[in-house]
Amino acid sequence: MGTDDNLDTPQENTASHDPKRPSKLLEFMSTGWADLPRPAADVQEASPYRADRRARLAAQFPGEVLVVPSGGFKVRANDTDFPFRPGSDFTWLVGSREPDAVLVIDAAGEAVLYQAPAWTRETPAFFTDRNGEFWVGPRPSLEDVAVELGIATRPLEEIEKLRGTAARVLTSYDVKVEELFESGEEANKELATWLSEARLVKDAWEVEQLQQAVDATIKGFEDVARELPKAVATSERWAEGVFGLRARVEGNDVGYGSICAAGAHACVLHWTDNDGPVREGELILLDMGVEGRELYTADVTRTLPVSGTWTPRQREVYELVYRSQEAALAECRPGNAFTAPHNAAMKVLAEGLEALGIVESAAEVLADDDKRYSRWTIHGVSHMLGLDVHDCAASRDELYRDGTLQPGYVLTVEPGLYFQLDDLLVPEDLRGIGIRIEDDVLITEDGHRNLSAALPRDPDGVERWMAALTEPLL
Ligand SMILES: [Mn+2]
Repeated sequence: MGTDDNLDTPQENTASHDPKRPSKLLEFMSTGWADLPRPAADVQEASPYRADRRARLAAQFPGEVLVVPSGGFKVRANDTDFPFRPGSDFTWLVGSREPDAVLVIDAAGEAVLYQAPAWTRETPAFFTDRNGEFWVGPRPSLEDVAVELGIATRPLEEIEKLRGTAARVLTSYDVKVEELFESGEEANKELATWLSEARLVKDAWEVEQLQQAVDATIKGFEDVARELPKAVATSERWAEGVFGLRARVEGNDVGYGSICAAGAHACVLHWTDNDGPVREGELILLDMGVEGRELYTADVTRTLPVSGTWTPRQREVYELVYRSQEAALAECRPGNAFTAPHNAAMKVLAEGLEALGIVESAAEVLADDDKRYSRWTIHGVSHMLGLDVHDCAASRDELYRDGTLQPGYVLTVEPGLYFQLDDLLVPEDLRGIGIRIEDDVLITEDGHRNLSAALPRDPDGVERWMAALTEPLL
């Protein structure tokens, strides 16, 4: 009589509740399979762009070994992981969606992608291992990956041969990879900075991806606006869930945790609990973005009257934020300082605060050594947008915060006003109102293009748009 535990095959990556598997089963499972036809590998649209980026990177650090890992799964709890999403620099350079993959550019400038091969039926891993085909579905062979991504591929385990090699490594993605190479902190940081700054200018294909993400996001806003009565009947979570559905159907996921902030929650800049009530007569601030299939994300905010029409006081504040955004958009052109849209918006907002009787003198609070208006505006008006919602974050100040706008930059324009519930300095009837309007803007040769212009933002347009949302979209 055989028992269940006469295992003679090492079985890694199984869980404590998995049944034991006798050798008879393992042998049996390796036989009786047909060769299923698999779709032929096809060159991905983005592959030539990525090859060009790798060549630019190699040229920047000639004669050096450069290492960019994709990152791996992160534990959510016990043996369940967060969904895997490869690092943005890796995605920009390679495009593989496999965890634990590593791009290595050698001293001669040749790029190799190391990643786990697909398991064939010749080893039991295809059904025993939790990354096997029976658990996670088929994974592409390294030969197919090489064709699709236009890069040489090697099995992940072979990266061991490079142990001890001097290299620049993109850190904080994969500790195992960092330990493999000899690298220095300063040199690594220069690599991260170069990648971040190289991503500032988006090429035509990237702009197309961002437009698709924005278009899907606009559909998601329509979905949510249409279902606001259900959010009133339940909570802000209804809005989050509805947008999440659109994000998963049209893209990869949301690009960041959706902010669905009704009433005074709108004054919490990153309100993502989304568990509060949605009330008729109040406003709901929705800051949401679909991350598209190629992992570029939108980042759009609209503040809507829950019942479909503004009260006069809500409209007054909304008009002010809208005019500040118009002023900021007018500054979005090449050669202008990155801070020009911000400063233009702040001037309008400070003057509006004066008109509302909240500050005594706009000119006084606008002074560089004052800025007391920021009590109600809190944040900057723009950040770069791309594969990351806060894109290009490792760029040097002189090219980003203190730099000038260049054709190909994509950035948000998102002024806001936030009157906290407990703010004794604002009129009582304004307390608890938070309004932000955010659009995604491409800097062009002669100005800008608002990628999210199709989603109304002027106060009348918002009311008309909400009234017209009758037919559900697919
Ligand atoms: Mn934003």
